[in-house]
Amino acid sequence: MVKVITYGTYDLLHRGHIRLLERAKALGDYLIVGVTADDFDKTRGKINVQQSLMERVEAVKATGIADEVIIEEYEGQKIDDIRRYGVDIFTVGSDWVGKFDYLREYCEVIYLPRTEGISSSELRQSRRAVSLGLVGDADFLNKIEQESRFVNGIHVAGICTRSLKSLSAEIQGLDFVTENYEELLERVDAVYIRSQPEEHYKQVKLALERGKHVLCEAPTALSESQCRELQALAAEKKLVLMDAIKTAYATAYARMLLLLKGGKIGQIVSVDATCTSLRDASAQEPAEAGRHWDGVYEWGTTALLPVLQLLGPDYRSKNCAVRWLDAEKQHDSFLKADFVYPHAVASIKAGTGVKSEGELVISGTRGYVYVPAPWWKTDYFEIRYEDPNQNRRYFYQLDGEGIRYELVAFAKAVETGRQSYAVDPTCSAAICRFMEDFCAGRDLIEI
Ligand code: C2G
Repeated sequence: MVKVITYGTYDLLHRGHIRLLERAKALGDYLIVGVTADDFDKTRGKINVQQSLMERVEAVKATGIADEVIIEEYEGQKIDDIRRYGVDIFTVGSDWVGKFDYLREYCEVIYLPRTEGISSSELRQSRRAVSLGLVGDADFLNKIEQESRFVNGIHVAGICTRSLKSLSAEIQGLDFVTENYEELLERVDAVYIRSQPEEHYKQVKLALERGKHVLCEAPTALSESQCRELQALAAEKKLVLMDAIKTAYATAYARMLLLLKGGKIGQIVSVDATCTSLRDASAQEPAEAGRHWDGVYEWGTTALLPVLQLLGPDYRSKNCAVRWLDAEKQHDSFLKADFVYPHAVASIKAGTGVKSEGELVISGTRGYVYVPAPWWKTDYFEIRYEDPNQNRRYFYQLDGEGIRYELVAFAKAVETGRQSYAVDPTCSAAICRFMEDFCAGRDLIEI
């Protein structure tokens, strides 16, 4: 019996895929099809896959052409599979010519002509191309524009800013550039907002009222009730309102949450997160209008993320020590907040005027998680136990600091209308509540 194997992503299964599978099958008697798992695919830069692994596996099975469907989970797996299944022929489309010659040591390698005129990328593009308008003045917008190029189906169409000159050449060259927010809204399907947090509520609200989807750097508002109001408005209008916190979209961070929810370190008793970045001497001045965020927004939000996602929004008490940057007490340079929950505690340290080790430690009754600095760009973490032999290390590639995955999640939410994001509305509202307390001086002690 001649065994044939082929691999692919098979996103939005189309005629080109089916023709390839038919010809692969005809090369032998038994066809094994390897479907690439999402994460493995991310490492190859294919992050814009539309369908879940299960959907893609089901679609391949439904063709009835494959005798066996397997999942390709790691690099180098092809050699393992060829040996394990006793494969005679490896085949793949001609777009891969030469790439798999190294497998000739193990079996015959055949490149089949690719079907012209159809591809998953084209299908994805024709399915939806969200035209996105950028809003704000921060350099961070450059990163968003750059990362959007890796995401199929999102097209940065314009920007509303007062700081065009200090932004990238690519942004300056966008089709539509304006200082008038309403004008931008008329031109796009969705906005990404990174303006001053004080402006968020009004801008998000206007976008939703105009029927536009919103991706907004957290906090979306500076009070819990305003945040809830925006959430209700988005729901009523069937629009996506998603918090942008890139860490939440880092694969390693998301996996860590899942492992912890599964009880890997027992009951979680303490979460301690530190996020700081020292700005240069000129930053000791109050934030330049529009360009920098105060530390509480810039870092407080990210530091709160693991606390709220692991322990929830219902802490019993909180106190926050703050060091001000200016005599008017308008801008903070450092803060430390402590939370007491019924069965756990948490603390965050955040700021742009003090430097510390940017690590995350989550302590449990059986062991603890250690995420080394800078933990907010998580690609690696360890689960440690009393017996070091039990320790486990985890690594997941992080591309584009998570922004790329965040944009993919946003595009997917817009397309499917399903609001399943990494930062849920409860967490989002709890972040806004923290900011509300901070701005009102509630539970605040000066140092
Ligand atoms: N294909 C084709 N004609 C097309 C499109 C795709 O013959 N118009 C073939 C590809 O060459 C590949 C298979 O269909 O053999 C699956 O295509 P993709 O889902 O795009 O998968 P790809 O990323 O090419 O995966 O490591 C090798 C990869 O797993 C191959």
